[in-house]
Amino acid sequence: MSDTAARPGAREHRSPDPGTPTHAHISLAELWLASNYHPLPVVISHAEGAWVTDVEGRRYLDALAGYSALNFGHLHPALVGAARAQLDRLTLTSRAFHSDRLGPFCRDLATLAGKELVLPMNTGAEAVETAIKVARRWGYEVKGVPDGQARIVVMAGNFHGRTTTIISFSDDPVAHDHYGPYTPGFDTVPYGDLGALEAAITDDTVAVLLEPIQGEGGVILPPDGWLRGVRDLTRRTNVLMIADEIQSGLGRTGSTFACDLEGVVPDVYILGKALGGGIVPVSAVVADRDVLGVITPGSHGSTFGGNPLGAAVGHAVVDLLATGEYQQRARHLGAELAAGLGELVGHGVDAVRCRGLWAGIDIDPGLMTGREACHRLLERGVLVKDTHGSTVRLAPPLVIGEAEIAILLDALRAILR
Ligand code: IF1
Repeated sequence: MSDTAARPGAREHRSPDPGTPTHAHISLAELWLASNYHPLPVVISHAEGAWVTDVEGRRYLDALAGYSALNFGHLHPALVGAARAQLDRLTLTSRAFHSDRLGPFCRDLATLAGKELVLPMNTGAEAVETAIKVARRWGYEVKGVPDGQARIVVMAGNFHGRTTTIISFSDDPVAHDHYGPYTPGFDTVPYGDLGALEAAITDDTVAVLLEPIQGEGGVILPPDGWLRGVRDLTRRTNVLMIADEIQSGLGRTGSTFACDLEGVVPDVYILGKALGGGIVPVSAVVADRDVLGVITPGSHGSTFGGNPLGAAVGHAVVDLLATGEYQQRARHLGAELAAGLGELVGHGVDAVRCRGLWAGIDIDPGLMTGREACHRLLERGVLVKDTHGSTVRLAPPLVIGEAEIAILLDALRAILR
């Protein structure tokens, strides 16, 4: 993970001047926070839409959008309104009782996904864990795999979260190393390689877990037809296809789910991030009854999962997505972004990969590191995040306009000059 790894040769730009509020806040953070991140030197105190303001009043275009948790921008009026109204009524019941918010949210989320059931959780990693548990139970109780033998095929270069089981099958040493003993039961195949996947599937395989587009990997797009191939293969071999759409889903790629781009419907969707509107953590596993029906009372749960506040915000998110407006914005503005980024290839940029308003930009490593590019963009008022050394990842909120795309492209051109 680039957050923690010091890049050789990376220059730290713009050390905040002593005596400034920025310096004071960063010093405090460095004194009191565990060092699991290495944030850029900007201290944000306010935000609206696609723009954030730091403690010294400087404005920045947010082209990361909370790793896609802010697909609808900061403080979207419909989402903040839903949260505010709910705060005055009811925030938590636990699942020991019903709330009047959870049923309507799950009905509309299931409908949006074209599935029958929703299992609400909080964070993305929890939802991935939930999907793993569901797949194993399905394997034992429906497919007939001998108890304790279930295997799940995962992809090289995956990122699914930070829990002990999930990092057990991460091949990123920074995320994985020295956290063992590791959870067994996972087989890794190269991303996008259908032949390798077919060879890895055995009678004990219960699921294939994949990101339709790999985010942390650097916005890695699989070969055309791969997702359809996985769908056909998993159907033929009686294996669940689980799509982690935590980052790729909910409008980011120009459709509700990235799987839609290939006309593929997985057995299980894992959702998170933007489902909570950038306000509260809301995640979910969404599937049909023949799969999620294996979950019985007491066999899985969470104190906060499905809480009324999260359900109210999540419901408002589903309402926004049901209009199709944001998917369309991502499509149209994404085409503009892709055209602009394409012109940078050969001019300080080795390659770009785009889907909707989501882009991975491989900066020429001879020019600067990804981290350095982020520093330079910060100096020009644009916030982005690097990954894997020389890649810069763009994921602006879907509420941005053409003017902001132009600002983004101008800033990139300027730092590459
Ligand atoms: C970090 C990346 C983004 C995810 C997918 C599950 C989760 C994530 C596809 C877990 C989380 C994060 C978390 C954040 C950095 C980040 C990230 F660089 F690591 F890949 F977004 F680009 N599945 N992604 O992308 O969700 O438990 O965090 O709610 O861990 O540093 P979570």
